Amino acid sequence: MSANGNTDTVPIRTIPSTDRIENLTRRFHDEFGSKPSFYVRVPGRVNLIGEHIDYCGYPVLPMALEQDILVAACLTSDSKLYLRNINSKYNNFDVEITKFADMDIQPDSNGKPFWYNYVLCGLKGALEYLNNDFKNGLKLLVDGNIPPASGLSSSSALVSAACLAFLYAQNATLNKIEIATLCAKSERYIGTQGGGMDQAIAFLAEKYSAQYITWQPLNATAVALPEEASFVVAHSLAEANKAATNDYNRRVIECRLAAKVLIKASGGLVNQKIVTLSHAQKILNKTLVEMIDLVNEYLPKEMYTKPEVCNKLDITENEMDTLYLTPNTRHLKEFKLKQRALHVFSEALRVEDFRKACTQSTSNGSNGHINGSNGVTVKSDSEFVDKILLTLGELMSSSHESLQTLYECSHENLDRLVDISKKMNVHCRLTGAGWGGCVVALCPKDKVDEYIQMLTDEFYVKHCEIEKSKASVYVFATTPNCGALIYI
Ligand code: ADP
Ligand code: NG1
Repeated sequence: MSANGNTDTVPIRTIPSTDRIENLTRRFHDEFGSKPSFYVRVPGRVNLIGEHIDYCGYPVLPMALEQDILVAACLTSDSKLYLRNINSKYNNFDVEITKFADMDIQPDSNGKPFWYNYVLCGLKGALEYLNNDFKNGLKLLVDGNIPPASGLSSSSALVSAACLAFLYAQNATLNKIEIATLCAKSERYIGTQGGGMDQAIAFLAEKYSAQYITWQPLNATAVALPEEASFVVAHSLAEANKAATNDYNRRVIECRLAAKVLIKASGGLVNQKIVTLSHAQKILNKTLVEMIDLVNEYLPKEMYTKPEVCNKLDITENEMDTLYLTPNTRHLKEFKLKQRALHVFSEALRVEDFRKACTQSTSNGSNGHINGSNGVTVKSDSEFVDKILLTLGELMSSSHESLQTLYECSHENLDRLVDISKKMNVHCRLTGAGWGGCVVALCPKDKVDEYIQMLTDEFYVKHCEIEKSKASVYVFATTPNCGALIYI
């Protein structure tokens, strides 16, 4: 076992005897005529704070959910993938594995990925790792209960589960950091330039604590959350498939361009083609607050045209196309550099403040319950706790405001959930990429039932006209769960 477990391999456990596993096993047998030989389980996640900054190189603070992608698997003697899904809306898919190893993974004619493309991403990454040297094909039956396209990382859980299942089937043993890194790279075959947070927490999560995730090198450190805080996830009922639009990549590109402009305007030197905003901060040797000042000084305009950006970087439009833009952002003519950079630097500051407040809450000695680094939450005196919860809540509210106004990735339903929550003084923010999906709210534990009831009445019943009895699917309290597992 390594010091913090990050360089251990994915744990292998005995198959739990749950109704879900029983049902999956039965369905697998009905489908393939044999029993699965192993299962993999990869959780979804909720990001508490640090949104749209992983791909800029800044730390984030997610925790794993109970909801997961569970896959039953069995080796085959041929070299094919046989893919099935418990949910009949996801169609069957069979393919000769060697066929797609060197091919691009293509979406449908509207640019939306097929569900199985995420599985192919995971396999493609695994094949690259194995240098295409594999012995067995695979039968897979997928059972997922993470709300899809909702910012809770269903896609990464699916990519990661496929990659893990295939590698395990070929006897490859990667440690958690290695496989998280491989899965982050694999998911980019879907077309989005993700930062790696989802795959990192999928493998590095621990029960009872959130994780402070840092990059280059990838690392996760447990963060104990105040015992009196409960985190509630509420779905906005708007779905947003990130790979089907260029909203996500556009933001990634704008951040990379802003980083280059800031370095160049400040007289810094950089050789790499792609630099992140955190690279820029390091190169310029500034604090986050000083970086915010630099943005206001060197990127004062609300919008920059493509020729203006090229001029600032001293490159041609052709060079910009090939060096910086992705296939789905190449046609863009205008970029918002100031707003995106201001969000990133201020969000990075909020992550540090959030972590600090969590650490204070769990090391408060006022009534003697001290926390070590083992992620166990502790009790502390009520006035102090209220203060910490308020600090955390206000950071979450500022994060939402920044995502709404500077990053422009909210949705009217998300904003409505945030506003309704204010009626009970509950702070919340959109979580995940946004444009739909979920909010995460910080609610004092003793108010959770009342809060969920209030959201049910005010949002799901009154605004969305959903039957009261059905609303519980969309809003739930959650605690930190463990990362990926293999069951044999
Ligand atoms: P998220 O924020 O949940 O990661 P994405 O837009 O990145 O959302 O990906 C959602 C897509 O992942 C879905 O449209 C679907 O193609 C795929 N997906 C998610 N869950 C499942 C599942 N249980 N079975 C099959 N495909 C799934
Ligand atoms: P979701 O919302 O789960 O697709 C995406 C990215 C993350 C991160 C967040 C925003 C992928 C696979 N995931 O998450 O890396 O950038 O948005 O913080 O691209």
